[in-house]
Amino acid sequence: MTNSIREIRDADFLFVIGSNTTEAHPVIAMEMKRAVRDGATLVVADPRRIWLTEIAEKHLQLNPGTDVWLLNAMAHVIVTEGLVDKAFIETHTEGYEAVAETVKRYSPEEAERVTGIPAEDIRWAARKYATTKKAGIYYTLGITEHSHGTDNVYALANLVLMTGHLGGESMGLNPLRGQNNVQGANDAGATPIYYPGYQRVDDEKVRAKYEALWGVELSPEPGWNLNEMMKKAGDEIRGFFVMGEDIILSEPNVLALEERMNRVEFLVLQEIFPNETMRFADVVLPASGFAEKEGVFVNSERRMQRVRKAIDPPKGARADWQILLDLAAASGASWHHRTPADIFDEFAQHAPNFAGISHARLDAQGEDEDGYTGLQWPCPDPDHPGTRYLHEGRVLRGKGLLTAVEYRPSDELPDEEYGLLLSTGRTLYHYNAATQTRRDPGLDTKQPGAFVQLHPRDAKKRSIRDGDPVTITTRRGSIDAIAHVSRQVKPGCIWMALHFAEARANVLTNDKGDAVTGTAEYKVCAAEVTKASDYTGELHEFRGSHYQAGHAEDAPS
Ligand SMILES: Nc1nc2c(c(=O)[nH]1)N[C@H]1C(S)=C(S)[C@@H](COP(=O)(O)OP(=O)(O)OC[C@H]3O[C@@H](n4cnc5c(=O)[nH]c(N)nc54)[C@H](O)[C@@H]3O)O[C@H]1N2
Ligand SMILES: Nc1nc2c(c(=O)[nH]1)N[C@H]1C(S)=C(S)[C@@H](COP(=O)(O)OP(=O)(O)OC[C@H]3O[C@@H](n4cnc5c(=O)[nH]c(N)nc54)[C@H](O)[C@@H]3O)O[C@H]1N2
Ligand SMILES: [Mo]
Repeated sequence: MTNSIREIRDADFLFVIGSNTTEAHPVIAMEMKRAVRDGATLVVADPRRIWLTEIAEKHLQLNPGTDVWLLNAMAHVIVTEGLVDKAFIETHTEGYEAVAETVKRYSPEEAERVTGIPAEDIRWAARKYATTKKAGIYYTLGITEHSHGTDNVYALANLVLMTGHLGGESMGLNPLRGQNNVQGANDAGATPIYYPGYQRVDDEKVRAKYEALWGVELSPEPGWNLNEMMKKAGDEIRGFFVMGEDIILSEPNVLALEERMNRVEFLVLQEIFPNETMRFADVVLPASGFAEKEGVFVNSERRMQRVRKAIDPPKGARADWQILLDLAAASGASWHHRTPADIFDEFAQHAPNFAGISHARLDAQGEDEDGYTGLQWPCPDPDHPGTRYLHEGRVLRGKGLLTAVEYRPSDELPDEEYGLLLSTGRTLYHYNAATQTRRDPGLDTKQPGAFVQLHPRDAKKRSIRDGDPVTITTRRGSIDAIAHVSRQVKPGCIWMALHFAEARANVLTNDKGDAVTGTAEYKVCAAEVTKASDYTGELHEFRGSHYQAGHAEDAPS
């Protein structure tokens, strides 16, 4: 996030695109609701009706995968109506001319044809965004989980840069992070292209620094991303160390992946619960959960926070870092670290953006005036107070780069054989692989099993009624679930949650990845639904467990 969570309440315009914030980020959604209550304008761009669309001024209900059309058309309006911030463009950006030229071809009328959003609504949203100073954009997987996810993000950045909505409170571009400490994992260099603190692996000076520090030779080549790794499993990759990930549930086109995993020679799983991936494991190392260990987590707003052990782990389970240190020792390395503080301080000290943050400083850090603890990076030296929002006075890159993007359709769209568009995601009641949430009876009552949402019109055509067991099929496989006939989805679209091991949505999904990041196209593929002939699963009902469009009382307060 370029901004902080506490700045959301003071925004005057919120553009939420591809984020089901109420279910996936309830705390952030509270701040959005607070802003709306205080008069802010909320615009939601999402193919589905979600809780936030109930309080939005406008719901731009676009066809899945058509965001580039919507965003380029908004840019078209901003450019042609002279609503750009000329001074900001001049001083702080590069690449504007090419974008202005490209978006000329993206008229709101043509955009209406592709996205399904009325041209006047696109105009209205563009004008309102451009002319409101405190305007923030919030996005998540509806933007990124596409074969053209990077294009979507560029198109959003173009809007921000051409209007100069950056470098101030409540204005900026805010991707909301997913898992606990996924920001911290990235910050720490758990990516194929960076050492800690976003120092590139192909930067000669950086590599020399870490070679000296760690006493080993390091490769100058970036590594493989997750999508590439999954495709190389069983061939170029013969062994896996899987730590805190249920790849056999959460990776796309998972039946094909299972075949490749059968050829993997050795798989270690470091886990807190049994999961699907355990079926392929040769060794399981029992780890402890978040409340059972000391350390630092980093949240979505770049805030590093001390986390203190609250309870003991079960017998035999140990903190992830302890297991890793023991493995290093058993492999003949002599790492000097003895505590989480040793590890954190090495990580922070050698990364310029974190160098002012030490474990001891975080330990001593009391609450600030709003009750927050911890420090937000960049924080380059020990006297630096941390950074609430990025790009103040100067864009961090030097010049903010606008990038012209053209619309590219999703990899697989509905056709004669597979007449529906399947999208997948998450719900309030379960958490990703659901190893943690499905063992809680309350959550299980709320949402006991797999379901597929389909529009009444599509259900009728197929003689499917609410509650019927159905089979969902794509080119990659099929699974059974309970039909949930709902106007939450558009006609022609169906939607499933990824959470259920007995009906894995990822048997169905397409593993085509984004060209830059490798992120898979979880949000769009072609599918068909039929009545299940021999359903063996449980017949469960929706006990008010899911949002029904028009029933705002279902919404969590
Ligand atoms: N309760 C709960 N909370 C979670 C999680 C969980 O499993 N359960 N998981 C966490 C993780 S790891 C993550 S990454 C986040 C994800 O958080 P989100 O990204 O908010 O979650 P999703 O349900 O994947 O989908 C986001 C929204 O994108 C919309 N969408 C789908 N296709 C498109 C499209 O083409 N364009 C646009 N504009 N929108 C589209 C969907 O309708 C949905 O409303 O949530 C985190 N929080
Ligand atoms: N169809 C579809 N698939 C998707 C997505 C989608 O939108 N649609 N979203 C994708 C996204 S954004 C994400 S992030 C992934 C998430 O997918 P995963 O990362 O596979 O799922 P999680 O449930 O977040 O966690 C994985 C494992 O971590 C374990 N774990 C929890 N805490 C700890 C710990 O402290 N230490 C250790 N060692 N293990 C721990 C849990 O028991 C669980 O087995 O799914 C992706 N897959
Ligand atoms: Mo995620």
